Amino acid sequence: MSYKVAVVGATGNVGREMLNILHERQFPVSEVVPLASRRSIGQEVTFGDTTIKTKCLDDYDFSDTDIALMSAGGSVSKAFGEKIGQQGCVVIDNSSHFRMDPDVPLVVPEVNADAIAGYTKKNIIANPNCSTAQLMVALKPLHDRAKIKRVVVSTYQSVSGSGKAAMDELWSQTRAIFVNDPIEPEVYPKQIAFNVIPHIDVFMDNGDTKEEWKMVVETMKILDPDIKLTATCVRVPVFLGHSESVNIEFENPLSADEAREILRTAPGLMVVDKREDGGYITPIEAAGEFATYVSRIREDETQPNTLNLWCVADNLLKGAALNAVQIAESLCNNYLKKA
Ligand code: 2RA
Repeated sequence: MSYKVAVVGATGNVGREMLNILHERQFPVSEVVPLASRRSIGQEVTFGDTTIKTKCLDDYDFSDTDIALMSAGGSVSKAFGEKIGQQGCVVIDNSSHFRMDPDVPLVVPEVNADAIAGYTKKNIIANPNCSTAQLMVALKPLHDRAKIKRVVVSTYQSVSGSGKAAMDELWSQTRAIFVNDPIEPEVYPKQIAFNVIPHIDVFMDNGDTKEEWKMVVETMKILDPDIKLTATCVRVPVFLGHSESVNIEFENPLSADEAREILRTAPGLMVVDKREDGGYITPIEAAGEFATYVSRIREDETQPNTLNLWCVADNLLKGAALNAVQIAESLCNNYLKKA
């Protein structure tokens, strides 16, 4: 049994990782088709030890394609997602466009894989925002044991979350500083090198950013609609890997030791938690890894039934490409059985 898989946005950070992970996890592909916009046609991408030229999305016929992994931005998902689904190809979309659509399941396989069953309404499954995905993997096992009431999370998000240009910007600003070149404000409105920026995506009427709003509403859709979550999302001068400082209030008592043991055996998680120098995970160590890591698990002594923890994951992998491929794996194993 094998599947024809298209990767839409194949030349972007996440699209390239999708191709890498399809190969690394030996996803049963009969054919991989990298698709991109007209300006990227012919650009070569790698799939294992082969290189493939990208084809044009605009005129591609999806009728004989089984799955389309999409990571080309919300406007492309809006323009093509439903049309692709209507051709019988199942879309797994990494953009935010379909996440809150009631007819589209929003899935983190370790948390709510059963929700994939709802894909048939539009032939679309949505991938959550990167900062949400890793948090759900960490919260789910604790929620099952002690029922989460409220979460306060601060994120420390790497620049790769906003694309290759942002990574180039961090690199060139850092280099400029080392060679004493001025960083011109008209070139870089906000310096990210040796700085942190408490602003990701656009501001909303209540003062939250849309990135913070995504964590709130996606947690409610994926994990539990009764969970109260508040977030502050911050961009930091890190190339790869999102980190999160998380304060979790439970309905029921749960000690740090109990939480640590639960997390040690939970799917998709690695616990690195020793109260000593280096006894915790950092983004540099999480980069390139499939796992979501948890460290610094401890009781919040200011209020009962409350824990603090530190959560880190590669935002291009579990935060995007890996989660999408895991959804595809579950979809094929449980729903898209081919003769
Ligand atoms: C970011 N979560 O980190 C957003 C989109 N990937 O920029």
